[in-house]
Amino acid sequence: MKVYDEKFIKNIAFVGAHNSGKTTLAETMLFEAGLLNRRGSVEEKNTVSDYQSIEQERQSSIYATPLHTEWRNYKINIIDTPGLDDFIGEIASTMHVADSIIMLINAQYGVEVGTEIIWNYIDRFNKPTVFVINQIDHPKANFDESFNSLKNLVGKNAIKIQYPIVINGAQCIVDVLKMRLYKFKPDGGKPEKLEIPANQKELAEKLHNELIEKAAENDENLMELYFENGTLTEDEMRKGIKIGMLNNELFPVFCVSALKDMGSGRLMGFIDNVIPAAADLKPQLSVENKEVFYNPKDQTILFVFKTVHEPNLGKISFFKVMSGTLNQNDKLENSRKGDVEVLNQLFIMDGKKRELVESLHAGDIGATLKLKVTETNDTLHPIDHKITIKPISYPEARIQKATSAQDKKDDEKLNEVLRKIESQDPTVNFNYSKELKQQILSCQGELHLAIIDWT
Ligand SMILES: Nc1nc2c(ncn2[C@@H]2O[C@H](COP(=O)(O)OP(=O)(O)OP(=O)(O)O)[C@@H](O)[C@H]2O)c(=O)[nH]1
Ligand SMILES: [Mg+2]
Repeated sequence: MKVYDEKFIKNIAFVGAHNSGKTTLAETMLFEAGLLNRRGSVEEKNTVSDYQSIEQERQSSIYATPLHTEWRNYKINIIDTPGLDDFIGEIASTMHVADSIIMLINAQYGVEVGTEIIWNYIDRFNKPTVFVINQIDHPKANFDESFNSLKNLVGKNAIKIQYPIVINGAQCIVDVLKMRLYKFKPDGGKPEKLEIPANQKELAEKLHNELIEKAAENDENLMELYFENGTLTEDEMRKGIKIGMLNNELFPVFCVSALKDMGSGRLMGFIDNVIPAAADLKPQLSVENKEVFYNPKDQTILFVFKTVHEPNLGKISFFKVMSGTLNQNDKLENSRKGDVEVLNQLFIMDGKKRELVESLHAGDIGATLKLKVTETNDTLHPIDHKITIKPISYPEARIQKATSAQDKKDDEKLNEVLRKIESQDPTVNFNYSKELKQQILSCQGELHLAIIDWT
């Protein structure tokens, strides 16, 4: 595995309403990049992302799952999140480490209640966001209505980069950044790149000019170039779009069919060339008010954003390298406990698949096993150089329920299970009520409760 540096790593959260197609799009992106021989599907219960049996049983994501794909020398880390709002805690952790967001909209329904709930939650993080209108192949798909509902949600800053059309039965996408028509075979994959047909030229030109104006708006130099030349080059447009995205003044809108593998390659190209990398973002301020830069030459700092307890492997800790370079066998100190942890093995995880790597650079996401004291939200730093990354703040619990072991003898076992659940899912809390003489469990909703039961 190649070691990517901070300019070539893109950390993207996939968010969107339940069933909008996040898991399917992630699978398609891994397949298109040649990382999978066979593309799994949610129906066949064999996607890389939904690998937990409870997710397969329900045909729905429940946990945020880190994956990666590689496209033209860039590494794209994807965190595929669940769309059901009982699992909003998974989005909270993801927002802490994702540098940009891809929000999927189902072209059958446009903006849904689920989309609004998630948007209201993630909007506060001010992360660069691309909207992807998915399922354009669906007989009930309505791109224009979906786009209009998106404008109602986010305002005039939603700007079309693409729109779908069908020509002689073939699904096509008009791209107004590249000014090209992509024509797909029925089973998708690499499209034919064609001239925009005469009857679409006027509309495409109009959207192209709107995009240029919007791209120029965010930068004085680009504005000057635009006034001088009356247009911008493709590279200048990309620059302007990126600045607009960083200022949260521009939300590019793409369209794809994740299921039929149409448009995912172009979207990955845009992620590579336009979406900000970790290195483009402002430095983070630590709890101690120190600036932390995504610089591989600085001291090594890790932030643990997710913990999973797997029956065969034990504890898996997922982290983002906030600065420096992490090497196998590095010893780092836990800022909360003061204990030293040895990072014996470093992995890149794609669902349940693990790939051993020797090192990871600032801005990248990885995992390690068997940390002794480290939990989600902990920072690991060089010994005696204490620094603490600001922790994830989780949504408040929405329901409460009393729990107890059926047999008193099982109380200890129950406590152990409860500790594991809390470690995996910080939106679950257990408190002992002296009045009721019972453990009280607090969580996000009935469905969340059902999943905790299953755990
Ligand atoms: N026709 C069509 N169906 C799609 C497309 N993408 C996804 N689907 C279907 O939509 C359903 C939901 O897809 P998922 O990928 O599980 O959606 P999700 O957004 O990950 O759902 P949650 O994880 O539950 O939030 C599945 O039945 C998919 O086969 C698409 O582009 N076209
Ligand atoms: Mg999913």
